[in-house]
Amino acid sequence: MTKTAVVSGASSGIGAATARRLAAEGFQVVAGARRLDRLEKLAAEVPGIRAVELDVTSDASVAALAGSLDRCDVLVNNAGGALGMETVVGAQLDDWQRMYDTNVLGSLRMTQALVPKLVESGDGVLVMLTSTAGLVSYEGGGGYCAAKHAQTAMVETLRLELVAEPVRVVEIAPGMVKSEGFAVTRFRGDAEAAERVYAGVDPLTADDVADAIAWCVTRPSHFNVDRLVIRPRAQAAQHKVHRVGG
Ligand code: 8X3
Repeated sequence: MTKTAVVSGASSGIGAATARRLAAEGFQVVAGARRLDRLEKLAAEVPGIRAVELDVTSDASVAALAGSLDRCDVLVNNAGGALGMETVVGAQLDDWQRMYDTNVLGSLRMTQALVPKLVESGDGVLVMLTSTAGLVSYEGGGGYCAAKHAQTAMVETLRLELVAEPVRVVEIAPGMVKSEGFAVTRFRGDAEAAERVYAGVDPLTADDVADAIAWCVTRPSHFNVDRLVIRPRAQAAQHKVHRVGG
């Protein structure tokens, strides 16, 4: 019996790397994202990946994905991201709204739609991609930190509420990851500003995070990883980053 894994935000970065890695682990992977053209390339390249257009901010889109599944053994709530580096006082309400809609309500929609199938599988795993920004706050990160803290609260609550069900609830909280698009989106397309985030650091990669996810979801059924915090060696804490030559 082939197990099915659903990955949101799978058209690039951590989502795409996770889709590839779970396919290599033998899962039938349903890769969802808004950018279907990119997903179709991924699916054409990697056997075991099915591309599905998915907008986690749309009830209809999430329902269509859920309705297309025979089963779901693993759900990776990865879709989301950061917008802007303004202070709380200087922030745009619209950015906060979009970050909450994608990271928090998007994960909520996917969770509500797919937990019944995770339960039915008899050994389901729900993975929530949070961030170290879900554990500590930092200047310029108010809206993103607020959204990630909300996801952390959601995943902690879910683990309590699902304790009697055959579903593991795992949180992956990465620190500095250099992944396609994340910092560029945050800096509104300013590639130089995005590059400065990683200056003099050997950051984690999307593949590193996919490796952590694959490890968590392939543990035996009784083994739950509550929260895995992963950072590059050079990032001892959110503000403590050792930059070579910096
Ligand atoms: C991304 C990590 O440090 O930019 O989730 O908040 S950080």
